[in-house]
Amino acid sequence: MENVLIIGATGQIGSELTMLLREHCGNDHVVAGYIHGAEPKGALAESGPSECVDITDADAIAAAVKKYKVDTIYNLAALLSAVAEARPQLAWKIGVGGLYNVLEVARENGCAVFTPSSIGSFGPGTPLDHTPQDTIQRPRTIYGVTKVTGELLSDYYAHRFGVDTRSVRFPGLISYVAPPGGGTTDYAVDIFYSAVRGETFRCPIAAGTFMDMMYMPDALRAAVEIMEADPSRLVHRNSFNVASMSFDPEIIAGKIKELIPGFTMEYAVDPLRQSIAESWPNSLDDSCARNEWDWKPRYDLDAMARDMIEKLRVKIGKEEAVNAL
Ligand code: AKB
Repeated sequence: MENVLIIGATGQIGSELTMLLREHCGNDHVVAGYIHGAEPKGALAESGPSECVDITDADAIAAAVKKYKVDTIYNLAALLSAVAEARPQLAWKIGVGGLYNVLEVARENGCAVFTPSSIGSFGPGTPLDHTPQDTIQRPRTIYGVTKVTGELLSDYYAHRFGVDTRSVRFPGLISYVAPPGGGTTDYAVDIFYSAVRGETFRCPIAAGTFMDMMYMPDALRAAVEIMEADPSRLVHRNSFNVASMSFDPEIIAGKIKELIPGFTMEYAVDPLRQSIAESWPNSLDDSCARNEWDWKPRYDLDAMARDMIEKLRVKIGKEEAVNAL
């Protein structure tokens, strides 16, 4: 990985992955690709090159790849699950049409490609507990349909054209840096903001609904490690189950109460998000990732919650100080 283009660099994963890869590969070697209206700001804008690269525009992707001699593309453009249900045509255009553009540019220019899949690629019929790497994937959400299609298309380009495509199925991602937007697992981020602000959290997911979650530093490491893995050990490519923790709202609320004793939560279940959550696994079996490229998470629920609260206290404290001026 020498010169990297990140498409969707100002989103939840992209804004952190861009900074991590700039440390890893050198600032000038990582291009932040953004769309109009979501320009990079602050350190993301100042620390390295950026280009307007709309994933629906194959020429723009090809131009950026040629200009920066890109050898690896991180394709992070997507609508998350709940918002995709409101705009299914756009979700397909970005998730599948956009991926096709990326893969064609990669085929023509010899680039490797990472396109995250998700726990959303599973659905009714999938075993819910310790979901195997290779199993039934019949999602009923457009998000899930685009993710399964993306896995298959990426594998097709690897086998048919030799494009080095690799990826992971991300669980719900928890971070204090950039907020997620329109996902089913977002409650596991929002709950921390409410807790640190001293507000009662209104939980859109019902008690007893388990989903896999992961702290962002582990997710970013997975995205880098899979692209640097020894290809001769990879039996799978698109996409590896990765896991670190699984909980329901009661368990995460209990953990937060341990750390912020006054924290309170009530339920205001959102029927759309709840039905999506119920169709997703409770916990994934990530043994293939562990065996084929030595994947190992570093954060469990306790370590993640402690770090989130510490970092959010600093972040929210700074925002409040600025607002008070
Ligand atoms: C979502 O909830 O849509 C995402 C995901 C699990 O892919 N966070």
